[in-house]
Amino acid sequence: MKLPLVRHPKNPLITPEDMPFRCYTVMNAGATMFEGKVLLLLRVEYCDRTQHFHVATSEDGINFTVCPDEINYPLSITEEHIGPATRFDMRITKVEGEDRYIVFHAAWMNNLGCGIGTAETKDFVNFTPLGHISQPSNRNGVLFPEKINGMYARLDRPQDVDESGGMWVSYSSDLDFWGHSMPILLPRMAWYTKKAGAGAIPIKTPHGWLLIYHATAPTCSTLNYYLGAMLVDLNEPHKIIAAPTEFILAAEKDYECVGQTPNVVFTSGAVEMPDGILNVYYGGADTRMCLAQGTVAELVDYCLKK
Ligand code: M1P
Repeated sequence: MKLPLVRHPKNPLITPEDMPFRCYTVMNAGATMFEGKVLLLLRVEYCDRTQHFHVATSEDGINFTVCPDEINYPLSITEEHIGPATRFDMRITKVEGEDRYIVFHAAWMNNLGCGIGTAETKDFVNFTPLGHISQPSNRNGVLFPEKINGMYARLDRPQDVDESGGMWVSYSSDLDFWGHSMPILLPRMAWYTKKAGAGAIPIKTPHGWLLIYHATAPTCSTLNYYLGAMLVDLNEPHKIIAAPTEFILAAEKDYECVGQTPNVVFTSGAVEMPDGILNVYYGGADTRMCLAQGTVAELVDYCLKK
């Protein structure tokens, strides 16, 4: 059976050398359609190893122009209390019926650990913090693109002290207070022995929500990251409809195996293009941005048949 994701021949799409300023890495971008273009919210590590977010836009989803100015995202109430968090791995959701974009991101709070921060924006220049929506330890927060049973719904990964953990679904009426949390009970697989976290924004299909997620397993030398796909129930997304036990992408190419963190493929966003191609953007080895392509129909088919 043909694999449902194919690497783009132009990979890696954006490298540190392609950036309009000197930087160390560019990776794990959130992705969405904005004003008719693909917009990436790039996680950029400067050469002092601080994390920043820069917007990149593209007509064709392949050739990007990077904004040299970073986004304006003031401190949240939590950060005013504890000091600036290290923010990383933005996921961008346009909630149906709303004119704003919501971003979720990991927020590393020094010795307190990692939580999830959130903000809203309408222009991807100015971001308004909505506060921290989780205590440590949590990350890989992803907001569903429409309410489920009248409530906002999110995926996240509460984690243990050794950073293991899996995906949970929680609900909120106001994006602030969250509850009714339920885990997605993925089976342990050879490529998911430590942690599994949501990646791209869930895609609604007639067969359920299509999730593209990452999972990890240690080898003798590194913790390897893989991408997987699954379908979960439209009304009760903690219920799995189909979860293939094979990964859909593993680190194989030099640009995925060599870099700041070897053997990592990590997605934070996918965009369905006008011609029906699904562009799955992912970080390679925590160093550069890459692209794999498929279609929603092929991914759904793959989930149902595997
Ligand atoms: O280094 C690999 C990845 O490690 C973390 O992943 P997770 O959120 O699953 O723990 C993140 O720091 C991620 O950015 C990074 O790519």
